Amino acid sequence: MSKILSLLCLTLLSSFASAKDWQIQMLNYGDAGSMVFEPSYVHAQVGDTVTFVPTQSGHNAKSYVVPEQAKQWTSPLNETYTLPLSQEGIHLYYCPPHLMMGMIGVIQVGNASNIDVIEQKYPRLRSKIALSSERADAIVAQIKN
Ligand SMILES: [Cu+2]
Repeated sequence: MSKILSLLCLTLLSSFASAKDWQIQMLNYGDAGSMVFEPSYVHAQVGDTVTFVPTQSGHNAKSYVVPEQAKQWTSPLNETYTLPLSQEGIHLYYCPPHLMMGMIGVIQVGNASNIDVIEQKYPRLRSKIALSSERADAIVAQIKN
């Protein structure tokens, strides 16, 4: 019994130790051009967090699609915001002031369990992008099934 318990503790400890905080910078200009999240695609695991960092001002992040059971979220403008990733699936999000310029991002948590919802809803988000829509497509195309 105590053996099982200590094994359980070890498993718990190692899962805490491997939880990662992914920092996503909000930038006026990054490696992929102007008005970008960097990195724009993150493949995280359940238990990780992402932190949006307002490296340059005028940005925030707002969810468009979230995993099943997860809540929609919005980060405050020009503020650091940490999002816990407690559900498996894909978050598709954008920067409201710069959606037109293709400022979107994807956080994949574990498996792409809600890919069908992404495929169904992404065209509507894309229709609001006037610039860099190919760059946006490339971000979404990184989702791993
Ligand atoms: Cu922005």
